[in-house]
Amino acid sequence: MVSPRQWKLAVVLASLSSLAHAALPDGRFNGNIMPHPAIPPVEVPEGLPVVSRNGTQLPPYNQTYIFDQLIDHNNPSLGTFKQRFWHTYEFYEPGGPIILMTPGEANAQPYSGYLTNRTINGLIAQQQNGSAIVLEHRFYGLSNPKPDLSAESLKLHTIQQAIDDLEYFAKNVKLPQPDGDKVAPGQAPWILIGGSYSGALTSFTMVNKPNLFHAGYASSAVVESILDFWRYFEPVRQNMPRNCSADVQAVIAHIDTVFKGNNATAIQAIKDNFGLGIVTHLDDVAGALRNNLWDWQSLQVTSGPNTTFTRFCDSLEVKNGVSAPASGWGVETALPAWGNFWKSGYLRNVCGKQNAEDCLGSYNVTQDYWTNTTVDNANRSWFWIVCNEVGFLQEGAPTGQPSLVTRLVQPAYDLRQCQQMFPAAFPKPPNVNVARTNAAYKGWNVKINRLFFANGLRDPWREATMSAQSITVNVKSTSQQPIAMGDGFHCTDLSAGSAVDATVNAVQQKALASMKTWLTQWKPTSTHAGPKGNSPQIDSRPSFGRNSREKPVNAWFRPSSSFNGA
Ligand SMILES: *[C@@H]1O[C@H](CO)[C@@H](O)[C@H](O)[C@H]1NC(C)=O
Ligand SMILES: *[C@@H]1O[C@H](CO)[C@@H](O)[C@H](O)[C@H]1NC(C)=O
Ligand SMILES: *[C@@H]1O[C@H](CO)[C@@H](O)[C@H](O)[C@H]1NC(C)=O
Ligand SMILES: *[C@@H]1O[C@H](CO)[C@@H](O)[C@H](O)[C@H]1NC(C)=O
Ligand SMILES: *[C@@H]1O[C@H](CO)[C@@H](O)[C@H](O)[C@H]1NC(C)=O
Ligand SMILES: *[C@@H]1O[C@H](CO)[C@@H](O)[C@H](O)[C@H]1NC(C)=O
Ligand SMILES: *[C@@H]1O[C@H](CO)[C@@H](O)[C@H](O)[C@H]1NC(C)=O
Ligand SMILES: *[C@@H]1O[C@H](CO)[C@@H](O)[C@H](O)[C@H]1NC(C)=O
Ligand SMILES: *[C@@H]1O[C@H](CO)[C@@H](O)[C@H](O)[C@H]1NC(C)=O
Ligand SMILES: CC(=O)N[C@H]1CO[C@H](CO)[C@@H](O)[C@@H]1O
Repeated sequence: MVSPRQWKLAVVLASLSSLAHAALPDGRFNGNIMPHPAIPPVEVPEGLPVVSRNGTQLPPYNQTYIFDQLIDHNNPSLGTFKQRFWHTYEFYEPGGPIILMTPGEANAQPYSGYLTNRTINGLIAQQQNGSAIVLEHRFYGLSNPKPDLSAESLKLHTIQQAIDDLEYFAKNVKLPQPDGDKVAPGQAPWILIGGSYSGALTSFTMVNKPNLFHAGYASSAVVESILDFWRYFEPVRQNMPRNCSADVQAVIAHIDTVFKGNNATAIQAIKDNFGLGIVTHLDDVAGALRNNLWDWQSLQVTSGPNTTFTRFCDSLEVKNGVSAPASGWGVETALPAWGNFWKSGYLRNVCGKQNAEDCLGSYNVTQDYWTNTTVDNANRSWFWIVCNEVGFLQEGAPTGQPSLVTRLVQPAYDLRQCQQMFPAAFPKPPNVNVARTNAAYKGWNVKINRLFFANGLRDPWREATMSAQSITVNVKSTSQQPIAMGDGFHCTDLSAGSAVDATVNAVQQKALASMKTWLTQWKPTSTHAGPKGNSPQIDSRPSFGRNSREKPVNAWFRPSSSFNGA
């Protein structure tokens, strides 16, 4: 037996060792790659064993199970691969729902906290006598249909295959609980939960597989795929301190003007200002400044006053104890202040021991970052979905719109990186078919019964959700498809601890009430005979942590924050 204290220590050591091997301290390969929008992990409670309602001791939350999933739903004869999942029935009573979540684009091992009542998943399980499952998404962590992440293997990495996985899992898994072979959809109500990309996947799955899941909960769900997603920075601009926003805009406009001109001395002076003198490409230099804005994505209602983002704005706006007015100090003060912030620690935080060109330069195609196809590389797997199906490129705003971000960075900048990462698939920069994705899974036009959308006003992904202010279709919140928005950030409502914010608490209470109503409406259909396959297997493979070949470029690949324990 390992004590919970040792368990926690092991988790901490594992994450430290994965950091130690990371190319960059935050886990990215390159500092000019945007952080992917993964949901925040939740820590598992320390100390007590997991017990069922009648006092029986259950396996720990981190017990890893494996399921034989089809490699290719279009060709079942190719056989199966091992898909990992985590499960508990601590709150389960016969008749209760089965609550399924995939955390989406990440190794799922740090997400077993989503089995507990520290999350909305567990709160629903506790209220409804349900059991809870966390399922690793194909091509992440150790759930790989193919031995590598080459473009050839990734042909099986599509949104549709992921949806088909959820269906095949629900219909065929024998859950490790007493009546685990009698709770398939039709025999028990299933609820699908997701956040961010997996929130969108929740909506997509309910569109694509009607009546499979009785109800859904989609947090910060990026339902509408958008190629040039410059509006990622709009909630940041709207909610950050006004003076800081004014100065960031002014400095960026100035840098763009100098970088588009031909005064080599002035150009070099700006690079040196940020400690980026050796970085060759000007779009990499100006694009790297997005890092300060990407830091917004790790904010939560529980973050407290001393965050990287607030320290950034303070360093720009507070001079000798005095705060700038709403209009900011202007370029003369803000440019050197921003530079000092980078040179006095921020650059080192982003790049670690790498030199600035290796870390922030995005043009060297021989770097391991572009070429390494070893599995358990969430950044590479997610970039495949970005380049093929969803876009969400985080660029400068169009002319005429205020921009916190350089206009030197346009879709071509990221599409070139798609080509560099997957040259075999993209001899030319790809034409990301977001229109096809939106047509297939309905995007903002989704209309599904018993699907709850939860969003955050300050979420940088807000403009791709059902609560987008720039939404181009008529979306209404209804009792069958509620759209609830609190004052939270990205996926804030998934954490029970976020209820300290009254607006987030209201969203969660509304969701719990909806689930209660919807579950009373469920009736068994018994159209399904129940799973035929083997009983669940315990995964005894060595569990290695996430590998660390990322290059922390501008934003997809920054680590998400994790929620504080409840
Ligand atoms: C769960 O955590 C304990 C304590 O750290 C550890 O000993 C055990 O190997 C873990 N189990 C699995 C399946 O990862
Ligand atoms: C208690 O719960 C466990 C697991 O749900 C079950 O196997 C067992 O039969 C239950 N015992 C009683 C007395 O209800
Ligand atoms: C959450 O679940 C634990 C058991 O895992 C229980 O001890 C605790 O009381 C629950 N918390 C609430 C607020 O119900
Ligand atoms: C949950 O189980 C308890 C104990 O069996 C029961 O009293 C309660 O009504 C159940 N709740 C729901 C929502 O089914
Ligand atoms: C080029 O920029 C430098 C530094 O900002 C400035 O001193 C110089 O006058 C500029 N040269 C021209 C030709 O504008
Ligand atoms: C804020 O956080 C930074 C970095 O963790 C730390 O160095 C600093 O002391 C903190 N400041 C305050 C006032 O707590
Ligand atoms: C100016 O910036 C400081 C530091 O970020 C902030 O505390 C203050 O509220 C801002 N004031 C205005 C008027 O924007
Ligand atoms: C490109 O990357 C490779 C591998 O990291 C390195 O050896 C080479 O020096 C780099 N080339 C340039 C021009 O930076
Ligand atoms: C690819 O990355 C893995 C994991 O970090 C590493 O073990 C392996 O050596 C790398 N492969 C090459 C060819 O560099
Ligand atoms: C290999 C891998 O998954 N690396 C990183 C990808 O990005 C996330 C954050 O977005 C990091 O936490 C991972 O370590």
